Amino acid sequence: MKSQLKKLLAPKFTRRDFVKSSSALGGLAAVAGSVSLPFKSSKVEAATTTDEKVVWSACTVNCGSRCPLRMHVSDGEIKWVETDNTGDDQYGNHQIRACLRGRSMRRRVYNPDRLKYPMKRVGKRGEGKFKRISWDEAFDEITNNLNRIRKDYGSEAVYLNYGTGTLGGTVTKSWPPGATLIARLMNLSGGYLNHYGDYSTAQIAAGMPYTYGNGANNSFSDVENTKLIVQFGNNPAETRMSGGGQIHHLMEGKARSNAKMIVIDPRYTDTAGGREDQWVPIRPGTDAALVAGMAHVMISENLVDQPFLDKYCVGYDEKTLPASAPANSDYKSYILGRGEDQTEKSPAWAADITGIPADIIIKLAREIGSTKPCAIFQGWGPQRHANGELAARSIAMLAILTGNVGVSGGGTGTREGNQAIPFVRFPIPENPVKTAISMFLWTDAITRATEMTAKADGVRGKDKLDVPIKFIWNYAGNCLINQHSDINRTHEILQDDKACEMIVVVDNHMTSSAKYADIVLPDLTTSEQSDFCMDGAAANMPYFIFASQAIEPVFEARSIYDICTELAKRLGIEKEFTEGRDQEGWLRHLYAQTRELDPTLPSFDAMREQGIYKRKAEHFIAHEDFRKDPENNPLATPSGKIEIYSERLADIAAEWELPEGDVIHPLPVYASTFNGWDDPKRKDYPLQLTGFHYKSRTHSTYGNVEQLKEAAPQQMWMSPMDADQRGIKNDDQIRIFNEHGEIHLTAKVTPRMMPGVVALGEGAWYAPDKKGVDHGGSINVLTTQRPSPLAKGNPQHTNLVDVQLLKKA
Ligand SMILES: Nc1nc2c(c(=O)[nH]1)N[C@H]1C(S)=C(S)[C@@H](COP(=O)(O)OP(=O)(O)OC[C@H]3O[C@@H](n4cnc5c(=O)[nH]c(N)nc54)[C@H](O)[C@@H]3O)O[C@H]1N2
Ligand SMILES: Nc1nc2c(c(=O)[nH]1)N[C@H]1C(S)=C(S)[C@@H](COP(=O)(O)OP(=O)(O)OC[C@H]3O[C@@H](n4cnc5c(=O)[nH]c(N)nc54)[C@H](O)[C@@H]3O)O[C@H]1N2
Ligand code: SF4
Ligand SMILES: [Mo]
Repeated sequence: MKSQLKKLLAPKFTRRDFVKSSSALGGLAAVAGSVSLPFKSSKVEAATTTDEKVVWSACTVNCGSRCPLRMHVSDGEIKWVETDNTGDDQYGNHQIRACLRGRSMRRRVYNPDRLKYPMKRVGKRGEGKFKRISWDEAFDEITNNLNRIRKDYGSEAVYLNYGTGTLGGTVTKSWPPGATLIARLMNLSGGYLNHYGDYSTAQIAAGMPYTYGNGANNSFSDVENTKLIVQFGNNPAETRMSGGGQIHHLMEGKARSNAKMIVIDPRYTDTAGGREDQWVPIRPGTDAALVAGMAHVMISENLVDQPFLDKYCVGYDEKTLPASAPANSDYKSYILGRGEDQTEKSPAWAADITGIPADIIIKLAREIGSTKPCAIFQGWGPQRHANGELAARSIAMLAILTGNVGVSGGGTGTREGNQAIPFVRFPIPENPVKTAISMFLWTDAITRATEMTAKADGVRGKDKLDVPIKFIWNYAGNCLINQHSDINRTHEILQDDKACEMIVVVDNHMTSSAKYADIVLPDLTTSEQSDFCMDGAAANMPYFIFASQAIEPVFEARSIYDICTELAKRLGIEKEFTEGRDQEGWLRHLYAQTRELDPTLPSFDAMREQGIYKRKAEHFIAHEDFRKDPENNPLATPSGKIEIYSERLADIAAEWELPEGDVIHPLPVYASTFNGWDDPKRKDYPLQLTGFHYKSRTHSTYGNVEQLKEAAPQQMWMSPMDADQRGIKNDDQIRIFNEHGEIHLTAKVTPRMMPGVVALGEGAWYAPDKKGVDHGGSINVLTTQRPSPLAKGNPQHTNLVDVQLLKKA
């Protein structure tokens, strides 16, 4: 068995091949231009033992899971990769098995794209022309520019860009930026411009606190107590894939309750994949209308939980409407057409907007309204839209109207809950700079910073920004280009090196973002260092991993701890930064503190030996205390109750300056948006394009592993109806385009896609030709930098495009 497995996973190419493919000017050598590269790391060559050892490591990328990897190392090289072998197949004692991405880790470690030396840009930003420099030169260059920029503009001109490439680490943790070693370094030496929000959850995270005080929901494991599961735009089969991931808990829970599952998504997802009882395709950006249509049925047919609404909620009807609210501004009046817009939100009204037939809306409403308990979940697909704050709050309304909040088998209608073992993280001193922008508006903070205000652009901590971003740290992120919206606009902005003057990228690979760096620093992968890894989305079996160093650093790569220590020396804060510890010293220190919190945890050395520590937990029931005793356990909203009508949002709506068409509303209403299904632009761009997170990659990470690209190719999903209209067949070459840019790719023609909507997995590597046409299928060539109204977040699933046939397959 073992030898068979070994054969299956055995490397298809040896290190020699890797060396050969690099020297054939693949990967880095091609972009490195003028550098001549010796291809072997002397350190790796020096390690020549023939005995195989097995080392616990981990996959720490941002896929929402986190997996242990067991590296089989001989001759100083990872030869094959295995995963968790602790526990068994029994649910609750199960193995945290890695997905194919993690199992291909050695193809990422030994990838021809691997950054080998510090480099300095010699061409224009984005051209990928660099020259090799020494580490000392790199450190001096960075420190001199940082000091100069801070002197000229202040620390507010220094920005830490979003990056989640290694958010699962402790020393290596890349997200949130404010919890990284770079933040520690910057805060000890003057600070930096903060950001709030994230590309994952901007709109839901901004919206839900107004309703519930936070975004909590029951854990997936608790679906073992439900009768009906409703998933809005939630696809854990791709987005929480591992054996420890949420999909496992969902499936095991569902098997125990035998509950029916309804999937509401414009795509027939892998989570549906034969396990669903009903797929309801919906037009992107219209969930709020579907909910309003269902609410109409529930109210008309007495399916709402009136005692729950009276006791626990504010603003369902006039009885609980706050005194400050105008007459008829309650939710019931909105639904029945007695509110401001005088429009009844009938199933027929909702059908027009959502593309879901009215009779299906009625049946759904009756089923959800009469099956108790009912577990309603939303992924982050519905909220990554121009009206995403309203969509997220609306979906939660279904759980509220039906009184499912705070009970086992029910839930709040937000994303499924996670549980974790408390762990002490790296201490980050306070940032002396208090100003913050939305993480999505960093490009604006380069081009029009001093025009950006609190009321128009969501600047926090100050009424307006005083200085533009002049220095960017980009650690373990590809959001400089690939993952940020409107790549062509970003390219234009970054081209001007008088605007943002200095960009430092710390990564493993020559990504599209790295090509825009002034200085690129080669970081170690998880395999080349030791770290504690955690924060995987676990339901009732939280865990953490001790990843040990499996191999020596390749080429000249250095750890982020080492990099920051060297910079700290030059900034005169080495002692403050290191506190006299090295990386191992910090791991021991943080773990000792963690064990003070919980003395039952294994010792440091035992953890190193055993690799993974798992714990059994109860199902998590969100707001259970509040449900039992709302007086003594109020929610974190101003009223302590569920705020269907939010006075705070009413104030914001009155005060903020919003562009034409943007809606912030005290109620969770439906609002049509820019680039939506009813935007007049649809004349030119008739198809709605939505994104999704794809099993082939974790965003862009693993996107350069050939085997994964073959297993799950990057194609644009399109319904047979839309394809027929354009003479497109499966695998034909197509062009996808709008006012932002153009992609050439092949089509996947499939009934799994709703007509009128096309979809592209996000994260494919941007590969522009000389005319700027992308041949990689990177969706951000087609997305906009216009933010959503409340969160000022990324509406990256709200797009309009057209598609044409280019070439038959
Ligand atoms: N259109 C569209 N765009 C999107 C999304 C979408 O749905 N649609 N999703 C958004 C979301 S939710 C997110 S979270 C962001 C994610 O955006 P990013 O956080 O930029 O995620 P990745 O593309 O995975 O980039 C991670 C980077 O970290 C690097 N990396 C991996 N491991 C290491 C390491 O050990 N050390 C270092 N130094 N680097 C490492 C990888 O090489 C890669 O360049 O994308 C957002 N962009
Ligand atoms: N394999 C893999 N796993 C990942 C990631 C990855 O890149 N690859 N990324 C990780 C990260 S950082 C994040 S933030 C999460 C992302 O997790 P999510 O944001 O939940 O994932 P998405 O695929 O963007 O969206 C989920 C589903 O919503 C659907 N959808 C889009 N628009 C709408 C809409 O308007 N209404 C409805 N009802 N459905 C809609 C999409 O078709 C998709 O199937 O995934 C994590 N897991
Ligand atoms: S990508 Fe996610 S699911 Fe796959 S191995 Fe890595 S952590 Fe696990
Ligand atoms: Mo994300």
